[in-house]
Amino acid sequence: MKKSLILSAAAALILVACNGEKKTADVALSTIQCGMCSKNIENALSDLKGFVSIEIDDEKKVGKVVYEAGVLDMPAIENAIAAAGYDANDTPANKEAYAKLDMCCKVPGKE
Ligand SMILES: [Cu+2]
Repeated sequence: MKKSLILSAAAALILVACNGEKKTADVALSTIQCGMCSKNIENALSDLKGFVSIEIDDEKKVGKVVYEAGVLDMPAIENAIAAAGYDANDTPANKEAYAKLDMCCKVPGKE
């Protein structure tokens, strides 16, 4: 139930590119703090097959991710970001990864 809600929300945000293969979606990154967080997330995603690019707005705490549909999907993207220690949409950050982040990358008041 929860998963299908997330999927439909992601589907609503997707803008189909010219050839229909690449998709763009917004991903809420509510716990990012600084430019290093953006770098960490970029690094985590760059390992994924089908990942094209991500443009992260530190202030709005949102990322615009471009990926190859059919190779990669939003749940996999969210999981990779969560594994790096950051919340991604409704997917919570992996606690161990979060604990290893530098102080500047932690949410103030949240250990
Ligand atoms: Cu940071």
